Amino acid sequence: MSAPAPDPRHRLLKRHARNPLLSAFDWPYFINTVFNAGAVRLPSGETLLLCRVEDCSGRSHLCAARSADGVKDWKIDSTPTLLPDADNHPEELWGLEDPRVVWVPELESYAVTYTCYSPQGPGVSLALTKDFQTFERIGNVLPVENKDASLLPRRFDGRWAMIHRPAPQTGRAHVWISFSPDLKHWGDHRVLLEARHGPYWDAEKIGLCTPLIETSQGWLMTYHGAHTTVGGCLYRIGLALLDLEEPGKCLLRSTRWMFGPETDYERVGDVGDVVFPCGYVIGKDGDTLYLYYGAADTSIALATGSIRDMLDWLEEHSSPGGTATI
Ligand code: BMA
Repeated sequence: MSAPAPDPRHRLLKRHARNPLLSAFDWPYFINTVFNAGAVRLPSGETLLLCRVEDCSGRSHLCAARSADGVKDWKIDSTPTLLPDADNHPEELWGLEDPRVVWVPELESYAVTYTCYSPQGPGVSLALTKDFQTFERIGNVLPVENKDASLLPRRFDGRWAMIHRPAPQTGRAHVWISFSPDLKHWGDHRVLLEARHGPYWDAEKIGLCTPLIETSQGWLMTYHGAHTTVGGCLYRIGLALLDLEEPGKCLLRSTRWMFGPETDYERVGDVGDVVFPCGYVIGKDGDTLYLYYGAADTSIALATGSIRDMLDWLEEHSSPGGTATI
């Protein structure tokens, strides 16, 4: 009997043998879970993860963990790195979630977008930092209900651009792009990628995963599809490619997912069947993607793959543009 054909889902990303890399047991203070982390490589060469930490009240804050090789020997801040500041920012009363971090050369700062959660619902906040110790809050830049946001690292025709995912009361939740002259006031809102209909893995509700990945062919976008079944929701990851100079234009979009929950630590946890990447770093070869993802809303795991292979795969398994047509 011939060997079965390789499953294309396994081709692009390889789970690290030490997964999960970080969980509540590693934390220097008592927490419930740690997951969904933004990631950057610092000038020192260290990888920094800005992790979403859920405490035992159920609210989340952000905490930084640093490692020389991005895999082990994490040095974790001994106290929370960024806590809600509900006195000055009531939109943060119920916590800070799912940070995405981008280095912005013009500002000589990292831009951190995160979900600010309050009784009004989830919204998008933006803060700047140079050192992950002090943060300058720009504030609640996109109101409820909205999440899954990341700033692009430079301006386009003089304007900043942000990808995000408003959630309407009824109907499908799409990925949008908006523009701003000053990082504070956002407008020119446009749908960028539509959630599909029907049985598809990315029907009804989708959202940005990591910040965009700049390639010579365009901005490579990782996005999640939250597929609702009678057994619950399945979070899986697919790809899209945006125009390099006009990121509001979607060139390609994958018809299938490239990564989904399979292992025990992804399938079982506080919220099972969830892989949720919020950050990446790129290897010294300029091609290896280190994708950090939350697993089952309980731990942080790592998968690696080649950006070149992902672009080839996207070309092979894509429908043009960002519309819902398959
Ligand atoms: C999404 C976000 C994520 C979470 C996921 C699965 O809506 O809130 O923070 O990981 O649900 O629970």
